[in-house]
Amino acid sequence: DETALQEHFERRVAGEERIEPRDWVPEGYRKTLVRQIAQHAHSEIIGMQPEGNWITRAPSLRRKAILLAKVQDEAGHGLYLYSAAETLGVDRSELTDKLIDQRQKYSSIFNYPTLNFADIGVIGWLVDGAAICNQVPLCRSSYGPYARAMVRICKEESFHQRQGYELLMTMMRGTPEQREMVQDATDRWWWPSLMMFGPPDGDSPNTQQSMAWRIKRHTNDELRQKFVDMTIPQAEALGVTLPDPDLRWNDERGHYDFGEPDWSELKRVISGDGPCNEQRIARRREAHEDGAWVREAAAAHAAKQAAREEV
Ligand code: FAQ
Repeated sequence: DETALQEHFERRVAGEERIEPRDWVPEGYRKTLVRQIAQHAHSEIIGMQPEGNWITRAPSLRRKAILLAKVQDEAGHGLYLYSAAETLGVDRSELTDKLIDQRQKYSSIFNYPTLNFADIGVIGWLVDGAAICNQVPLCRSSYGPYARAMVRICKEESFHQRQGYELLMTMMRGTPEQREMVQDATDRWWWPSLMMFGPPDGDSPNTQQSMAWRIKRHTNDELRQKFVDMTIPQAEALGVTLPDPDLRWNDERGHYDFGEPDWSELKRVISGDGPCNEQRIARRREAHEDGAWVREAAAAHAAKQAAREEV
């Protein structure tokens, strides 16, 4: 019966066993995973837009080839994650509809504009850096298909992070104007990157249960602190400052202290009122509608194949 199934499930999770698609799971576990994986997949797909904005304006063939490959990787991550979500009994088209109707979220970070090419470097450095920090522990998530997807995604994200940092290093060796561009982009992306980790723990309704189910392995604040600690030496090596007067090493804690992000800004951006929310969703809707004929043709082709095989 239900109680026995529930106990069996909880014992397996506590024993660090992987949960697989055919296993019995509580409805809450399924729902939480669909929510998180869908939000993650949507983020990868919407995340193609701010960077895609610069493909035609990359400063050299080399930078264009790198950026094109990176944006294609994000598309791959999105499809991979939609497939992981489908193992939980939802349909990719249903998830896409929910994104377009704004019934499901995507990461706040992709609602900020990319104003110049230094932003491409800073997205690699800070946004992919934060993504890795958040996603490496998810390789140990209790749900098998999600955890396995994370392994490959993290490898590609590490490469993305390095290309961003290398781009910024190159600009920092350039003209004073180029160094200023890097500093300006860093100033604009720093706080939004910290917000990627979600609301503070006291204000995070899902963390406790997700940790108990071992979907998440660390709290939002733990990961945010880890990101700050690993990023400060990178900023020093690069020669930029971070826009936070409260940043300083705390010997007692063994961590950097840092200022409080503007949580009202995160709330605003999550609820649809960020600088680019409307544009991002409108563009996604348009691309989806423009692609309708491809989906129809693929479905017609599959039906024909199936009919042929029956004969
Ligand atoms: N933006 O209770 P919590 C990438 C929502 S990286 C928007 O703390 P949870 C790579 C949250 O969903 C970005 N919404 O929630 C890339 C919840 O909503 P609901 C994607 C946010 O789930 C790089 C509510 O607030 N990465 O794409 C945000 O326990 C470069 C309450 O929050 C992932 O998705 C936010 N920042 O913790 C691509 C990683 N924060 O539905 C292109 C996987 C929170 O209850 C270019 N996800 N919310 O109303 C996670 O680790 C978790 O879901 C968190 C949130 C940590 C994001």
